[in-house]
Amino acid sequence: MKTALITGITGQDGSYLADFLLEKGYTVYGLRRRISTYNLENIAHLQVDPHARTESFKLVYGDLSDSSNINRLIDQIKPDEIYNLAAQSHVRVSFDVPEYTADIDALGPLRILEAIRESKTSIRFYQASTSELYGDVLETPQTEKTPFNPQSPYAIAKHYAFQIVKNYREAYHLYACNGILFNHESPRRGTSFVTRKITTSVARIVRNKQDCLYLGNLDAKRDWGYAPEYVEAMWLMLQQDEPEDIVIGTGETHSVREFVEHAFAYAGIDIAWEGKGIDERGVDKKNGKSLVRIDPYYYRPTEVDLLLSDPSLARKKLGWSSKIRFKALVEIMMQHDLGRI
Ligand code: NAP
Ligand code: G4F
Repeated sequence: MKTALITGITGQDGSYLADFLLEKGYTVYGLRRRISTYNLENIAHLQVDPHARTESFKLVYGDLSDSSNINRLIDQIKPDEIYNLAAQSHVRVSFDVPEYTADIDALGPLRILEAIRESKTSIRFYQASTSELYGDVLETPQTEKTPFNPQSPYAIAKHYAFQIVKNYREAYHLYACNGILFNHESPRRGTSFVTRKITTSVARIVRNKQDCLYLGNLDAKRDWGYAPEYVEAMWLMLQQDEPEDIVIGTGETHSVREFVEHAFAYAGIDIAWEGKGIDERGVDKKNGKSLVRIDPYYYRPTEVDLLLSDPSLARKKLGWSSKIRFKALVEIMMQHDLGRI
């Protein structure tokens, strides 16, 4: 049976990938950072107790900023596959902490690649690359051949990671590949990302725990898919004869505004839009109450306006395609947050 090391185990994708690999019979090691408060909600169902490890799922402490720690873990665990999902993953935040973002998101993968190279083993490596690399897009839809034009410290750090993975693959013949994943969401998505912020806020508004939802750019468009499906694509990318960088997405794009409308509609509220720019408001058609307002804090110094994937290669090479589309995704997330709040 195979052994996998997943960095970013406490995050959305790390937790779904652990579920997926455990189901396949893997032994899974999840790398977690030391922090002061409890952050194991996404893997609580795996009954994680740091003192009572299960046979097939184990947590280990580590940090992508520390290469001595990464080297030691790889030496001890001897994984067949490493999935590097750990990152400072918030685009807006990367403008506030650009140097930290570069350390973790650019140099972190380099540290793992070096450890693999030094280990002289045939560990297979998956890097969580991103559609943010396309940035101010130079072609639509975006494919594996579309030139990158990143627009944030996050995307630029991930661009370095993309290129260093490619370089180590070519220079040292490592089995290393980049999954160029478009946005994917779920009930386990962090609440500071726009989709989950919307679904938790709408649920709170419906339950009278919040008055209004404050957002930034309502007209940004994203290719939003369902995260549990995307972790299968990560695994498939490590099961091929040759490593290859592949786009994973739905092939549909929708605006933040549409997401808001569908989320409120699910809760029985019809939203009408009034005003322009930072004065725009989303009002309840029934009573005129302002439920959505603009807060310029959420605008980004440089925005990515439109992302839309062409996932043809994933279909052809991996036999993978997304099944849960936009409306169903909003419903899954709304159902979860309404049930929770
Ligand atoms: P996420 O929920 O934000 O999870 C990020 C994970 O990285 C968390 O477990 C976090 O741990 C960990 N982490 C952060 N800094 C670390 C450090 N210095 N050392 C070790 N671990 C660290 O992100 P996600 O949505 O699951 O995304 C997974 C990966 O895919 C990320 O690399 C992201 O950039 C990339 N990606 C995501 C999407 C998407 O739409 N979700 C699309 C394309 C690419 P804590 O819990 O301790 O913070
Ligand atoms: O949900 P977001 O923060 O995701 P973003 O920036 O697309 O990044 C996510 O997807 C990337 C893949 O393309 C990943 F690489 C990355 O790690 C992350 O998972 O923002 C989506 C859009 C943006 O255009 C943003 O300006 O929503 C807009 N937006 C409008 N109001 C907002 C808000 N975003 C956030 N987070 N919060 C708002 O209030």
